[in-house]
Order: sequence, then structure tokens, then C-alpha cells
Amino acid sequence: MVRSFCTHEIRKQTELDGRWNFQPLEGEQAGQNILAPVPSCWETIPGFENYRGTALYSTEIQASGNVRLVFKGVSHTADVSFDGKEVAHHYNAFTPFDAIITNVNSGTHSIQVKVSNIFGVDSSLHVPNDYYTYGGINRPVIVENVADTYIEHVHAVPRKEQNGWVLDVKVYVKNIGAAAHNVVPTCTVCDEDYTFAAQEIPAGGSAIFEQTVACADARTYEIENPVLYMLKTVISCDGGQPCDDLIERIGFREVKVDGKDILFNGKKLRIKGFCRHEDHPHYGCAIPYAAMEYDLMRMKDLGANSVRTSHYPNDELFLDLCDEMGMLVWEENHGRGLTEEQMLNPNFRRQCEDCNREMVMHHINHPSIYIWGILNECASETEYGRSCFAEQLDQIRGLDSSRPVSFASCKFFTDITLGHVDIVSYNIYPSWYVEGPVSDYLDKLYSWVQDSTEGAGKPFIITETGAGGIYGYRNPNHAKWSEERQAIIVGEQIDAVLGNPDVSGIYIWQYCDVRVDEEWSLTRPRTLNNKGIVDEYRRPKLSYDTVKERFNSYTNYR
Ligand code: ADA
Repeated sequence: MVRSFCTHEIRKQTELDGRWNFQPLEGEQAGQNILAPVPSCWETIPGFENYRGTALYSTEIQASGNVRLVFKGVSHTADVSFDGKEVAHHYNAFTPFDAIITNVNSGTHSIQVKVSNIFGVDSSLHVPNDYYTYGGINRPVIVENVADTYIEHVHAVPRKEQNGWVLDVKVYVKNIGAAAHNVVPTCTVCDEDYTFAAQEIPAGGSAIFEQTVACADARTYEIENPVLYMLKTVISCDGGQPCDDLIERIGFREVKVDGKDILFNGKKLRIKGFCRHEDHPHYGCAIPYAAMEYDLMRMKDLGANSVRTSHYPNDELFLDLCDEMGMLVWEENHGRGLTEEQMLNPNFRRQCEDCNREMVMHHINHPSIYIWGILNECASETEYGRSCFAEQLDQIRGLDSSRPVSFASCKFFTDITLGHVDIVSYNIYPSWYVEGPVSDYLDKLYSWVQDSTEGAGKPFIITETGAGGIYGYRNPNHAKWSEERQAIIVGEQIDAVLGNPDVSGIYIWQYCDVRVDEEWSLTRPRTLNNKGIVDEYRRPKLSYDTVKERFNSYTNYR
């Protein structure tokens, strides 16, 4: 299942899920030929639980005409060949990419994907980390049949005007044919059709069509009532019948920052959220639909109104479900805890630039996404670090000016980058990594931001707080790592953060326990990050009820 709704009625799409040939290229297993599921992580294949290396995936398809292969996520580097010819190269597990092959003869064709999850200088963002970098084709693959002109994206940004809602619509069209075409898009939303001015697109060229359309009476998308609308776009070429389409789903809502408040449809938002990794012992990061829905239902049960996609863009199906459930999303680019030295990797800026662009261009229409975050806990305390943050925040604002931007900092009393964000966000662990009481620590940090930084006067949120608790470890002394101790600390943290009128919200670190890379195992019992409110199998710990009771005692607005 790629999306939770149908995205094409004209364009033919087939999901290439199923068994592909899988051939590891390194180590003792090299040369084996196995049938492996796609999408999945190769760590879930018996014998490959710890495989770090490269592997070849291959399959065959029946195709003709213009073929578009869409990969929603390959971890972490993919080299794609079609009939033996290289057609795409992509780095990053967490963003989609495509390959176009024109004028394919009718018949059987081969697809081969060389996949690597190796760490090293070529990979600036996937580094040994406090979560696991899996290997494989982790998200769906789709084969599409496209016309010579096809719709690449449709972006629709809602705005509230005096007379009601309007939508700024942009239709991105590509011409992969050998001749120029005269293209006319028409979009349908709220039962009205809107035709765009025609444009001539040269062979091999592309065009953006823009129009603002009125949807004055559209119902507002609210957390409590997440009303969604379909936006159907078709294009016709040279006066003919529609040759391609794209159906998007949108919600009419506005996010603004006003002084120290985050306004959602004009109301002062109170975030009650969880950070969540895509991780499960049975599936690795390739979480299937029902398990995604399970996580979201659990978070709802816990009283949450938001999820932070720490520390990378998420599977789009998960975002679809968030849209449907009114679960607000902090979507984050890929990057966790990189030092200045790591940010100086020659690939870093380009790989971030790609990730930011792919994240925003593909996910901009999701009404649940209320903020873009970047570079969790990276070097925002250094001049070079600051320049990278500034560059990336500007890039994102240039792609989408309708949402605030931020990053989660851990540079206590040293951050020099807070002038560049719309919302100041901190990850704090008082009573776990540093001494409590939590409220004293929070007050001290908040005062420093106000008195000594360019973050003064901006909204302030806690993007992480939490404590370790090993499922099933009960201890009469409430020792560290016991479920009791975790529940006590998390309760204290929520009280201090949500009880503070200067703070707009909290994200608990984290929803579930997750596997970490081996390099982290000495500080991570069980080679897991054990700060989940549920364990890796989603079994509730004692802290579950603590969080549930507290989150449910606060409303969504302040
Ligand atoms: C950081 C980081 C998380 C996780 C957490 C922890 O704040 O952002 O990814 O590592 O700490 O558990 O220590």
C-alpha cells in the first residue's frame, strides 16, 4: 500500500511489491541468490540480521512506452539499472526518487537496484547513530506508464482571506517527448473546475502553471475535525483529451507565529507529542500499514496531538494517516547529532540540499505537517554550523513559505543560531542526563534564551525530554532504568513543561524503544534506545499511564 487514497485515474500505476531476487555482494553470503520481500529491510531475512554492505535486487516487469519507476525509499544508496543500463543514482533512505525510461518496446524488461547501507565518507547523513541504518528497498516501488507530458507535482497552499479560503496552486509538468507540446492543466477542487493558461513546453523541457483559486466556503481542517478535500488535476496536450492526471489531498488550515505563540487557525497551539522512529523488531524501518496505524492509534490513546518524525522524512503513507487523524507533524530532514567535523564532510551540504528539496516537494500538501525541522542536535554552536543552518532554513523557506521552520538544539547556553528560526526548540533531559529539578533547569534555559540570544521573543518548545526504562525491569529502589524511575521522571518533565505558560509544547523522547547501531551499544542496554513509552514490541511501560493521564488533562490550545 503506497498511499491511503487513489492518486491517479488516468495514469496507469502498478506497485512492484512482492519477491525480488536478492544477492548480497560481500562477506560469507556473497553470491547467494535469495528471494526477498520488497518493500522490507534485509535485516529481517534470516542470516542477514547484521548485514552491512551492498546487495543487488532484481525483478522483471512487462512494460511499453514511457516507463517511470518510482522508489519511495531505498536505504541508503541506490543505483538503478533498466535492461542493464544505469537510469538513476540516489542517496538517502528517507526520500523518494524516480527514473524515466522513454519509448520502451513492448515486452519483458529487467530492473536491477544495487543497494548499499555502508558508512563512510560518501555518506554524510547516514552515520553510526542512536538509531539503526537498515539496508534494502524499504518503501514501495511503483512502475508507471506516462505520456510524453506528465504531471510531476501539484502543490496547493491554502490561505485565509477576508472572504474565506483560497488556494495557491502550482502544477509542475514535464515534457519527455521529442516534440514541443501545448499543455493546459485543469484542476477540480470543492466541486469547481479551474483551467490554467496554456503553455508551450519544448521537448525535454518543463513548466510550472500557477493560479490562485477561491474555495471560500471550504471547511477548516482542525485537529479535532480533520476535514480533507481532494484536488484533482488533469492535463491535456495540443487540444486533445486529458493525457495525465494527479490527485492530491489537502486541508484548509493556517499555521502562523505570533510573538511567543504558534497559531493554528488563529488559536494558540499546545503541542503534546511524541518523537517516533520508523523501527520495529519484525520489520526494521519498513513499517507496514497496519503497524503504522497501530502506532498512531496508541499515540492518540495517550492523548497526543503531534508526532515528530525524528530524525528524517517519513513514509508518505504515515503522513496520509496523520492527515486523516488530525495528528500534527513536525517533519524533519535527515541529520542527527552531527559535529562540525561531520558537517564538513564534502558531501554534507549537497546531500542535505537534496533531502530538503525532496522532502518539501513531495510532502508540502499534507495539512498535518505544521512545521519543517532540520538537523537535530547538529553544530549550531559554531560559525560554520550556523552558516549551514542558515543556508538550509533559507532553502526550505524558499520552497514553502507557509510553515514555520526550526531545529531541535542541544547546545545549552552556547547556541548561536537561534536568530534563524521561527520557533526555538530544545531537547532537554533533566533528571536523566543532568540533575533536576526539571522546572529549575527549564527556567534557567528559557531565561538564557530570552536574555542572551536572538531566540528571544519567539515561541519555545521542548522537542525532546524523557528517560530510560527497560520493559519489565521493576525495582523497589526505583533505580535508573527501572520502569518506575522512568514513569517518575517523565511525569515530572511533563508537569514542568506543560505547566509553564512560556512553553508552547512538548515532545516525549520517545514513542517506542528502537534498535541502535552497534557503535552505540555501550551506553544503550540491549543495543536499544530504551526511552520508549512502549517497548520495541509496543508493550506499554508504567510510564504509559503517566503520560496518558497528563496529556489528556491538557487541551489542544492554550
Ligand atoms: C538526543 C537525540 C535523540 C536521542 C536522545 C537520547 O537528544 O536527539 O536522537 O539520541 O538524545 O536518547 O539520548
